Amino acid sequence: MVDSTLIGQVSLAEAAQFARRRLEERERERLTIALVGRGGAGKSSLINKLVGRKVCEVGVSTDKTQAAHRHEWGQVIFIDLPGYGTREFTLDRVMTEFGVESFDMFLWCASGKFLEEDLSIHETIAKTGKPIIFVRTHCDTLYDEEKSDEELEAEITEDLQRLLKRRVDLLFVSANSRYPKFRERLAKLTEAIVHHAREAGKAKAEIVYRDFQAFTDSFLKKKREAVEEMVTMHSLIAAANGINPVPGMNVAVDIANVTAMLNRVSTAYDIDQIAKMKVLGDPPTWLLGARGLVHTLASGGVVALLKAAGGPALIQQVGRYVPVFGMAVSAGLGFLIVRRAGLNFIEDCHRTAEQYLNASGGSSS
Ligand SMILES: Nc1nc2c(ncn2[C@@H]2O[C@H](COP(=O)(O)OP(=O)(O)O)[C@@H](O)[C@H]2O)c(=O)[nH]1
Ligand SMILES: [Mg+2]
Repeated sequence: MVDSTLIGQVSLAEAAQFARRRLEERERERLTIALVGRGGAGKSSLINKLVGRKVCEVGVSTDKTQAAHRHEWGQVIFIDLPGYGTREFTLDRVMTEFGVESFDMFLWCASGKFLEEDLSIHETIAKTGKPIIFVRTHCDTLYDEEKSDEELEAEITEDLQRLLKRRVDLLFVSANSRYPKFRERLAKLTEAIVHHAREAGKAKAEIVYRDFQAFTDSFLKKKREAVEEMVTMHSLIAAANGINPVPGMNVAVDIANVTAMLNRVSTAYDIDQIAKMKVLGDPPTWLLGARGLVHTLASGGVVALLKAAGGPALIQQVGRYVPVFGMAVSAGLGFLIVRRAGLNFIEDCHRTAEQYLNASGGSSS
């Protein structure tokens, strides 16, 4: 944890250097999740569901090919391994190609029964020593007139355990999260992913909190903690720029830093996605303004922002997040100013994300 009390104990420059290193380390970190399952098992749907974004096409049988697909969202990498069941399929070859050592865990997805022939795949995966999360997808379609859902699920789990000859957990999920019951299950799967990510390091667990979609308020709280820590680090960097005034120079550096900070917050809360959702009617104007601000800053910097149609008006509207004064950026953006801007931005994103979560039960993607 970078704590603001640190500033009293070490020099500002040291603190900033520390923050920059930590931030760079965090940004280099990746969480790699490999998905295994037959074509049509619901792997692509699940990937999209977990991040709350359409990062891959659903219903396309890429699985008939031998190629594995790589999908990235934020700092998460999903490796969608080709479906098995085809004659030429060799998981070993694919895993070598993608560097199984970099995988943090496997998600094994099945939409129906686990079969004998799944055993050899299981053996190959188990040999890697990486954690495996067993997922039974399409749980919304499970139905038996004679049995309760619990009985049915217990039976399927026992079948799997008998096949594998060991006790395993099987998580029942659905890519259909309209119902609270299914949302809770996706939340459980997310928790299992956090658990295994944490085994590989705290920074990996934080990637889940930043880049995955929140299905519960408690997850949203974790998301907030994770982005607040990033804001603190960006603020420390800003502080150091403030005490190293190269005329003209520090302004540019600070704006890049502030832009990166706002960008990180807006992707963690995925405000682009929220802006498209209609569950609460039209998105609030602050959100549209903030989105415009982040995009304009990212593509053209503060000059582009000031030149943009409605530039000054936009700044007035979202001035809470960007420390711009008049026609220039304050030369020495201090720790507190940048931190305040970051926290204000988090506050608004968070409140809106909470409202959307409670109104829609997660994004509808
Ligand atoms: N009812 C239901 N349909 C699903 C679920 N997950 C995926 N599907 C559908 O199953 C089909 C195959 O899904 P896809 O994600 O492309 O599977 P993949 O081949 O493993 O990537 C698509 O038509 C999806 O809409 C689910 O949980 N419930
Ligand atoms: Mg697919």
